[in-house]
Amino acid sequence: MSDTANLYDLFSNAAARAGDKPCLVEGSEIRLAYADLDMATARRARALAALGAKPGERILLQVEKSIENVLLYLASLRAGLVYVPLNTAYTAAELDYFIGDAEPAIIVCDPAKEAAIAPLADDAKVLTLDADGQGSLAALIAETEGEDFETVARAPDDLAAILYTSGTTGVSKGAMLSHDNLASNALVLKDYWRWQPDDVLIHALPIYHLHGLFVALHLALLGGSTVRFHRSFDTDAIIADLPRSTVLMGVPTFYVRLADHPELTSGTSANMRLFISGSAPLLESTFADFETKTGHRILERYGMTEAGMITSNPYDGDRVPGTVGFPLPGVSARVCDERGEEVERGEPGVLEIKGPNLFQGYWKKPDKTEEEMRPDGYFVTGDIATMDADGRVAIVGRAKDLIIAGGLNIYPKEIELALDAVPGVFESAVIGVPHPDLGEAVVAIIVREDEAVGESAILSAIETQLARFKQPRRVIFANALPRNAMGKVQKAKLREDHAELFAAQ
Ligand code: MCA
Ligand code: AMP
Repeated sequence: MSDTANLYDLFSNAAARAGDKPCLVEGSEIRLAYADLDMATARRARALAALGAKPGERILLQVEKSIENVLLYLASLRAGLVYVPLNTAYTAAELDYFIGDAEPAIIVCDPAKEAAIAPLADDAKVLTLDADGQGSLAALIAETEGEDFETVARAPDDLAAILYTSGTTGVSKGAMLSHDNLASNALVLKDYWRWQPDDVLIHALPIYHLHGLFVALHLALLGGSTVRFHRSFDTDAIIADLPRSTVLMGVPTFYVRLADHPELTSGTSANMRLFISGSAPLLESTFADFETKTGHRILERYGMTEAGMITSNPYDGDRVPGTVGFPLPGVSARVCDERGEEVERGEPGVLEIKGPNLFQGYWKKPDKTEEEMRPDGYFVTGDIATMDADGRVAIVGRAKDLIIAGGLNIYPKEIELALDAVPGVFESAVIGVPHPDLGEAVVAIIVREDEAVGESAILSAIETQLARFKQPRRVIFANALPRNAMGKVQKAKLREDHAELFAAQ
């Protein structure tokens, strides 16, 4: 059914053009050819429909990255379900919130987590899928008869996915993304980054966040390109793939680690057309180091879960380090003061944006959506930016209290709430401190009311509540937190005081 707005139809059309070309390749094994994409996703969509899940209902997943996981995502689109992927690092306590909020009809988890998740599932059906694509869901698919499926018709604004993003208040919000949000962004990027019919993409990002799931996967599928599928980021494995690939998308940590590898040279990267970085600021030193070693100028772009890709350095024009380029075609961007008045070009202010990529709001939180929208439909990103006379944007800071470590967003408030609840802790302030590998690392400054409570007791108290990547890498005890005249903790001062904490690593 090609006259609806179901995003899957774009991929199906591209697959028809790609024919026998490999779609998903793992190591030396072709795991799926484009010619088999429709059949493979149809079988899985039939299985999901047979479970009784209806279009518009949510399918929530916390599974390891696998080919089966990719197929399940595509099958969910075909079945008209709303796909809700979750970071595999989330604890049962965190999952409890997401399940309660998303109210899924189907939950898919690793078999090892089934016992912990089943009691949280309410009315949802719980199925399992492991890293090798085995589990009760795989068994169900194997039993499902028939190899065709009529892709469910979707209107442009119908939801394709809900992606959770934490908030400054410590409560996660589900960003509702429609079929048209995702399709329009992918189509624009395909042109902007000059996607080529013979491109081969190295895919080493997780597929529970927008970068790996949408930006990377959608572009490859839309282009009928071969995906060299990596279950995790391993520097040696990426270097080995460079000579048979053309595009890599990664977070800055990928490029820091690659640039440190002795085999990253202009020779090993000669077949590569494009290195793209995003999700966190790429240091100018990493950009320069990478260019010296490979001759490639990394293309940095900027985006958000709520809006997909927003700005990008140009493909042909100058890729300027320290900037994120220009608003993508169709995206309007302006830099404003706190009242929403545009500031002079070149002056810093909060970046506000509008376009077909902008989400449908936060799931079940219309008040939160309203808080971040201007009356004329612009979304307040919370990023501090400058825009020069030509429209080139640089992200120069954050108005929101956010840490980005290894491309993963961490909201200090959530960690502070957990720390403050630990017996013996009086109060805490969580900050991001420059880290050579992760960009920023989480550090907690803690004021105790009971000095007998040490670092390990505090960290083990929050272990089961917060995903590992959110847990502080260092704890520093203080007698008091620095505050301004209004009583607000001076995080900028704390960040300055501890800026060198990881410098020697
Ligand atoms: C792993 N650990 C981390 C992180 N990743 N700690 C802080 N920040 C992280 N990002 C911890 C683990 O819990 C573990 O702790 C230790 O570090 C080593 O774990 P390991 O799995 O070996 O780490 P890794 O494989 O080396 O992973 C680092 C990574 C990975 C490759 C940078 O985190 C990654 O793939 N990040 C990409 C995230 C991403 O997709 N972001 C895009 C979001 P311990 O040893 O103590 O147990 S989408 C987005 O931001 C927007 C929309 C956009 O613009 O794209
Ligand atoms: P997320 O919450 O995962 O959607 O992450 C979105 C945030 O990541 C943005 O609001 C920015 O703060 C940050 N971000 C993404 N790309 C870049 C970039 N190229 N430079 C600086 N910050 C970025």
